[in-house]
Amino acid sequence: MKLMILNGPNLNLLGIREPEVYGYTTLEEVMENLAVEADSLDLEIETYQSNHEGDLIDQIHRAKREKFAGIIINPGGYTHTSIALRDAISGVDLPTVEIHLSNIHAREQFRHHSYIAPVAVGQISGFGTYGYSLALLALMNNLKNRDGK
Ligand code: CA2
Repeated sequence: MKLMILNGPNLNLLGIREPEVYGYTTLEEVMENLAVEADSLDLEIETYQSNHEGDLIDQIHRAKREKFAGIIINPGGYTHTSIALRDAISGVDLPTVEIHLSNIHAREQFRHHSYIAPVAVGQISGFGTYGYSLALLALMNNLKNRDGK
């Protein structure tokens, strides 16, 4: 089973800038570790980071076309602004888990609202890079539960 892992704008700076907020591990390292975990769960992942809204939307469409089973997305700042990203997720109708490194509900008011949350299976927020592992397990469990339904 193939899953797409998407990371939005500025997440390429992970481990390089603001480590006190986002931690010391680079996105590349986080994605490498996730691929190992996925492998041990018999899952295949493809990871993609972009600073451009349209690129992320194209990847969501590709996930549908190429029969990925689900999506894990950290939409970064687009979480709070992008109706287009939300429309793409609801349009492809693939189970999607939203993940944030920081607890967006404990931060500035403008981060409390997510355009993505209503079209996601659920949201994981505040557990740092461990959130990606949680998202993987949560998505796998969700996919298992829909099998045969
Ligand atoms: O907590 C998260 O994962 C966020 O999606 C991160 C976004 C922020 O806009 C969301 O509200 C919450 C920002 C990503 C920026 O990532 C950086 C990483 C290192 C250094 C600077 C920015």
